[in-house]
Amino acid sequence: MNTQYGSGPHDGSDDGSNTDYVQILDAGGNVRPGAEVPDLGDEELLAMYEAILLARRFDQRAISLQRQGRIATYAPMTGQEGAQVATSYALAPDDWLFPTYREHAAKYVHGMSLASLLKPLYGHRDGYAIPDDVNVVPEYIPIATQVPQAMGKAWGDMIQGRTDRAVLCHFGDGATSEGDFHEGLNFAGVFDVPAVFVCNNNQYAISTPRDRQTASETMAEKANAYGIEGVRVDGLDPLAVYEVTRRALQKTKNPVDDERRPTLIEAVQYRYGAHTTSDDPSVYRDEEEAELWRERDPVDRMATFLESRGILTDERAAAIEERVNERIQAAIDEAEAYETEPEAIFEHVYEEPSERLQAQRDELERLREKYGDDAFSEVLQ
Ligand SMILES: Cc1ncc(C[n+]2csc(CCOP(=O)(O)OP(=O)(O)O)c2C)c(N)n1
Repeated sequence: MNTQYGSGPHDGSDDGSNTDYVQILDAGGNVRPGAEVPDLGDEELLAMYEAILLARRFDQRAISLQRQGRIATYAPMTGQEGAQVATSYALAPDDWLFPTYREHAAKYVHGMSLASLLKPLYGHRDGYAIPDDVNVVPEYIPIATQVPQAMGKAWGDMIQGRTDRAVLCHFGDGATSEGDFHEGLNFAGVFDVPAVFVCNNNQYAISTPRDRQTASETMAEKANAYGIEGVRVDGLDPLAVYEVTRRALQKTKNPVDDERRPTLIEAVQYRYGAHTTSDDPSVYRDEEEAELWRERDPVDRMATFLESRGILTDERAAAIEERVNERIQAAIDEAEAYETEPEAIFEHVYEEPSERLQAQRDELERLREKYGDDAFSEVLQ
């Protein structure tokens, strides 16, 4: 396992797994002795912090919107924002991102607007389409299906000579038990496709804990079976995640000795909250466990690191907080003001509607003629 750039103890965790992983900031946000801080300017580091804080505030607002019945089921990312932001920070604009339903911040940092993240949650199909100018595919809900598809995208690019860009594919610890995970990584290793696979090991697949997911000591060591490098990183340390991802991407695009190779990254982290807003974690885990992980919080660690370098001052922190909240509010306003015609639900599935679909569409038209904009509430009664 590659831990050469500052490995640290897996302190505070009780998941019983291997304790070696890459860490640059210790739990308190101090640079570990001997560890090298990534080559990022002050403004870039501040921007990274702002994106992590924005992710945290976005999560809080989204949960509250769901509780008010304004948006649909939401998958929170608190505790995982550092890894999401840092992996996307390492991407070049041309690289492709394959996210799950939880990677809101990863999508945002790679170029999607906050409003477009919210629109599907408000029931609009916009936001599920691939944007014209942002290389993010729609989020995957069937677990691990994105792994072979991301591999295929990278392989296709390679065949077409697009060796200047890579694919980064996210998935959770639960996804590693799916056949798709094995097929995708096996193929990636054999054909050396330009892809980086990021396992966001947040310790749970809904209620299934990590130690019931696999008998392997780590997720990273699964890479050995596919003949690729596996790197285990502290997923609550944004600097370490950034550096590990940057190196893995470099290995796909500008390989040393022309040896292009995929990588499996295991970002060890914790889902502080519920699996989704439909889940209640108190029935399957102890709140004390979460407290241990919160001591290594990515927002606090980045703040301490930036403060110690004089980059983050009280004034700047207050301005960032204000800006973040304004941007989230503007995105909510935009998503709430957005209107779609009900007929849109029949579009974009088939080129020609099936008989049954056409009959349903005709029925909607009839109801719309009769009841106007109240057609849906009439149907639901
Ligand atoms: C193929 C498939 N099986 C089952 C489910 C139901 N399901 C939704 S989320 C989830 C847990 C996934 O856990 P993990 O991969 O660790 O990701 P996390 O949600 O923790 O980010 C399951 C089993 C699904 N969406 N797809």
